Amino acid sequence: MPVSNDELKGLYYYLNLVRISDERCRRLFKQGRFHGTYFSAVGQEATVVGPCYGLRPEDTIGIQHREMGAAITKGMPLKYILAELFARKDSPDRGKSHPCHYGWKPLGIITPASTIAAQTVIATGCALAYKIQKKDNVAVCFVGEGATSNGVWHEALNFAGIHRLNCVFVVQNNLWAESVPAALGVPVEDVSERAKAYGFPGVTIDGNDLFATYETSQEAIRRARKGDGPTLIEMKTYRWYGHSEIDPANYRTQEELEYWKKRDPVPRFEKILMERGVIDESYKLATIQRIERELEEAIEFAEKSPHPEPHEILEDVYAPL
Ligand SMILES: Cc1ncc(C[n+]2csc(CCOP(=O)(O)OP(=O)(O)O)c2C)c(N)n1
Repeated sequence: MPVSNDELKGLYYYLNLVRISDERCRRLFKQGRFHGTYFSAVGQEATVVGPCYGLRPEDTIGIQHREMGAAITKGMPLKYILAELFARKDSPDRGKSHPCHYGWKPLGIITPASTIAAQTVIATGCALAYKIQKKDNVAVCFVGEGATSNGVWHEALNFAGIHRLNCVFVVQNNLWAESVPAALGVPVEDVSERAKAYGFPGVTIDGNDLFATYETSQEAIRRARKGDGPTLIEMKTYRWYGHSEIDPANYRTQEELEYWKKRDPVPRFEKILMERGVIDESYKLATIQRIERELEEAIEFAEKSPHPEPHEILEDVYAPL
């Protein structure tokens, strides 16, 4: 299905929103404005914007520590994302969890489970609920290639394959799981090969090409909504910075980093939109100014939000009977 100019502009906005927010959050952490650490996904933006753009509010996403951009593109208000990072009272978790556990119930954004891959099981359970309720909502699950060596990831895909659930499994293969290279975590060249074992299609695509990530995801989402079962999409990509902001990433070479920086998904998409006349320089400027404004408001909201009181630590931990 051809992508309309309005869709391209929407994708362009989110691609930039995710990039600019991510770089800003790195700076905020380095300035000591929030604590813990921060997991940047700069370089990987197209792997989340493509699958999440245009999802319905009632669809589910299951994300890991690095998928702030998925929550943003699904529509989670920036102010709540910042309040979560700052661990403040106005965060959806009321300031309880370590940074990077973005979750928001109204839009079906499952809070990352901390144990990597575990959110895949939860999202697959949501897809089972959709099937029982005869709904055509989808569950889109994100992991890195490292998480695909975790047992629960396989159990979820196996279960989704057997019951032909409305799932899209996205693997962001960024070549590294902390300091472990993909070759020491995954014994196949393409993680998408693993789909064969579970009886549904698997594809490998360029994760830095937003056209590819969007169109492939749209096709998989359509398939899932029709009841034709899951798809596994492996997106080859790269994270520019360390595993988190406290990791200098000394285990990789400068050449490798330079290779991937030349394949930056943001200018690559922008160049095509400019060439096609979908956007121009003044549109670009207005988009960036809008994003900067939105970010400032969100940061102000988070910084003005109070810290939780010590006694609140035991609230919302157990569901009332
Ligand atoms: C079950 C489990 N094992 C180990 C960890 C520690 N850990 C956190 S993130 C991470 C690497 C995950 O790599 P990958 O899934 O490729 O995602 P990426 O960080 O590259 O985005 C590890 C080992 C964890 N959180 N949970």
